Amino acid sequence: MNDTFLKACRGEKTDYVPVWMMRQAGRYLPEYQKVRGNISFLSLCKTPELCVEVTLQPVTRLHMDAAILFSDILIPMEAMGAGLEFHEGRGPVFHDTIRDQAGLDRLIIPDPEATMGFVMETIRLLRRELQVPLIGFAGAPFTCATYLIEGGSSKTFWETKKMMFTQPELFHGLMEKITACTLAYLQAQAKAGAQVLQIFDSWVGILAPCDFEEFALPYVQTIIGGLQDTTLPIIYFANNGATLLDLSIRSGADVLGLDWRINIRDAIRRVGNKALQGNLDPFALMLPRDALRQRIKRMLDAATDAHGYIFNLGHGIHQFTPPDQAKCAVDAVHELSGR
Ligand code: 1CP
Repeated sequence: MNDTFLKACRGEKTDYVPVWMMRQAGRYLPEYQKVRGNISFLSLCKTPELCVEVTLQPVTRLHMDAAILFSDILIPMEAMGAGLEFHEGRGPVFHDTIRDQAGLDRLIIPDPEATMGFVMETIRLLRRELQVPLIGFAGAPFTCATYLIEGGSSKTFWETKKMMFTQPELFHGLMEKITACTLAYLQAQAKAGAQVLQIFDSWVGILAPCDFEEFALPYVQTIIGGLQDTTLPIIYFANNGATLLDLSIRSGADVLGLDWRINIRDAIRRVGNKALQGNLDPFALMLPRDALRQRIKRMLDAATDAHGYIFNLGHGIHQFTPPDQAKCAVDAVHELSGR
């Protein structure tokens, strides 16, 4: 068992810098496309044998130091009773948006094993196969709430902020319900065998620091606090969160994820004894190979003072990235950091 990634999460010394890539299983891999050719995305998420197969694909092809469970952050929102569909090219759609008390009352706090047993089954199957640690995950309450309120992806987040500012009690009520669901869901993943848990806060970067502190951070703290007895390392990734980094320290996470909009040296200075994960611009994978290696070398040099460092992209890998470019980056991290 290769435990380099686990050690880095705990801030322990490692022989080399471990690497994985957010959204590493997905459409940029032809072997993923092949599996997806015959089945809808939601059906794929609910078929453990296929989830195992696509989880393993990037680990095998690219030699990643960690695997991430194949699922989606919106699966537990569906289990709460919000009807979810994925439309090709348009992404997720919730038909019944949550914008009033009646909508909120209709949401349930589901039993994770009873409603999302396929996720826990995927975890149990993966643990038999994997030689690297398995990351379980969930969306952070704020990011999940945006999908329920907007009815899908959004550019302006008008409805979300409108609810926050004009119906704060309703907004907090929704956040409380999502938090209870997410905590139980992550506890179930831990029980099934997940070895690290990552919380994805993809859209929280739209908030002013004061609103992050009031409307989003307390719920992340509740989840991480509630996971303490699992003793698993927790990663909190606030996308577009450079301006929220000082507050994110208070999340209680062991590892903070960084996007690419911050210099990693600045981040190290600011976070003290937390481990860091990131922060290559996903589009930098398109650099010519020599330039890509040079950029990775600079990042590794800058990160030597971190209290634990995991190489990753600053956000998910883009669907048109050539897999060979991703492989070149993984190999460079391993070679240049002394593996
Ligand atoms: O067409 C397809 O095959 C579906 C594409 C796809 C995939 C591969 C979606 C739809 N989700 C996923 C898997 C997924 N999603 C993983 C599995 C692990 C992996 O790929 O390695 C993970 C961790 C996620 C997490 C996720 N889903 C996030 C958080 C991370 C991030 O990228 O910010 C978010 C925001 C989603 C929502 C989502 N899922 C899928 C789409 C198209 C979207 C919408 C994104 C948006 O609103 O712009």
